[in-house]
Amino acid sequence: MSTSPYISPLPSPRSPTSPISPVSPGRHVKVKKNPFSNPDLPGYVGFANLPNQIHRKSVKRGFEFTLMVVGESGLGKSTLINTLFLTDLYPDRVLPSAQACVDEKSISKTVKIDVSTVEIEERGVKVRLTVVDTPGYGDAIDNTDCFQSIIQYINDQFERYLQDESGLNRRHIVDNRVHCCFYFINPAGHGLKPLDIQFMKQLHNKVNIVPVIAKADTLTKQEVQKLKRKVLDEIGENDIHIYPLPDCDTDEEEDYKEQVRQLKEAVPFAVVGSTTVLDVGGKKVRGRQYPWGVIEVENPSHCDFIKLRCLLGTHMQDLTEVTQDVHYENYRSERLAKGGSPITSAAAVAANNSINSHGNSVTVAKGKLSSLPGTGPEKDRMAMELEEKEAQIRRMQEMMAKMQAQLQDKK
Ligand SMILES: Nc1nc2c(ncn2[C@@H]2O[C@H](COP(=O)(O)OP(=O)(O)OP(=O)(O)O)[C@@H](O)[C@H]2O)c(=O)[nH]1
Ligand SMILES: [Mg+2]
Repeated sequence: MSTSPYISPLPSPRSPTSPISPVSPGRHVKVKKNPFSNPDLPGYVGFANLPNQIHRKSVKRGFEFTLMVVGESGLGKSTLINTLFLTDLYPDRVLPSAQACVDEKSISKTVKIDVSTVEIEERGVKVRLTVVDTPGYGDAIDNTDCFQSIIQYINDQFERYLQDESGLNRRHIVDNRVHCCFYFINPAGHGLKPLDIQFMKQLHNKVNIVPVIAKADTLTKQEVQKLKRKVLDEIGENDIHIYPLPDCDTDEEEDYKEQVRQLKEAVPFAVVGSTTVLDVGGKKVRGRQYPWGVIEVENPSHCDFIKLRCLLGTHMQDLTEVTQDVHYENYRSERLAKGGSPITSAAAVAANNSINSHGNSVTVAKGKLSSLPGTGPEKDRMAMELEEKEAQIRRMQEMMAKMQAQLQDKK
C-alpha cells in the first residue's frame, strides 16, 4: 500500500465543516447528562446528522477509481502516471526495439492493455486506484483499428458490472469501469491528428475524456496557448464531447468557484512529467533539468500538472457519477434493448462466479458462456436460458428465506 501526500482528499461537497453539519469537528462539545437528547433542539429526530453518517460510511468502505491513459507511444503517459501517484507502476517495463516491432509484424499490431492497481491512502481515506495503460497505441503502420481493443476493454468492464448487478452477489460488486481517460495530444503536431479525432469520437459516449497536451516543456508559452485554442476549436468542430467540468452551485465557497474556473480555463491541460527530484535554490522539486534551467513539474507557471492533479482530487466523485449515470446507463439501455446479446469476453464472464447469501459458492452456468459453441443466435438462446435459470434460483432462494422467516416466527 502506498501513501501519496500529493493527491487532494476526495471531494466532499458537504464536508463535516459545512453549514449543514450539526457539529463542527474542531468545536469543544460539553458532555451532556443525557446523551440521547439535545436540550438545544428538543423534539428533533436528528436528520441533520445524515450527511455525517454517509460520510463515515463512504470513508469506511473506501473508493474505487479507474483511470485510463491513451495516446501515441512515447508521449510520456507512463511517466505522468508515475509522477501523479508517486509510485513506479512500471518497474519491469522492457522497451521493445524497432527491429523487434518489425519482427512482431507491427503492421497488424494491436494495442496492449496494461492494468495495474494500487491502493492509496490519504488521511484515512482509501482509494483503490486502477491505471489502464495502453502502450502500442498509434504504433502500427495502419492505425485505423488500433482503438478497437480499447473500446473492447471499456465495454467488457461495463458488461462485467451489468452481469454482477443482475447476479446473486450484488452487494460487493467491484467497480472496474473506466471513470476517466487522459487523452495525450502530441505537442509536435498542429492540433489534433485524424487518429485523435477518430478515437475521441468513438469513445466520448463511453468514457469521460480529459485531453492533455503532452511534453509541454517542448513548447513556448505562446505555442502552448495557440495549440490549446486549436485543439479546443477542433474538438468543437468535430462535435466531440469531452468531460464537462460541472458548474459550481451558487452557495459554493468563493475559493472553490475560483479553482473550478481556473481548471476549466486550463483545458486541454498542458503537462510535464518527471519522477526526478532536483535541487532548485535549496528546495527539492520534481522536474526536468535542461542546459538553460529546470522545468518544475509542480510549478503552475511552468505547466498545468498541478491543475490536472487537482481535477482528479476534486472531481473524482463527479467523474464516477457521470460514468454511472451517463456512460453506463447508455451501455445498459443499449444492451437491454438488444436483448441477451453475447457477452463480449471471458473477462466479463469471470465475474459471474458469485457467492450466495449463505456463503456457498454459486458458479452459475453462465461462466461457461465464453466457451459456448455456436454463433450469434445459438449463443443468444443459451444466454437467455441461463438468465432464466438464474432467475429461477433467485425465486427459490426468496421462497426459502420466506419459509425460514415463517418458521422463526412460529418458534
Ligand atoms: N520533454 C519531456 N519528455 C518526457 C516527458 N514525459 C516523459 N518524457 C520522456 O519521454 C520518453 C517516453 O516516456 P514514456 O512515459 O515511456 O512514454 P509512454 O507514452 O508511456 O510510451 P509508451 O509506453 O511506449 O506508449 C521518456 O524518455 C521520458 O523520459 C515530458 O513531460 N517532457
Ligand atoms: Mg508507457
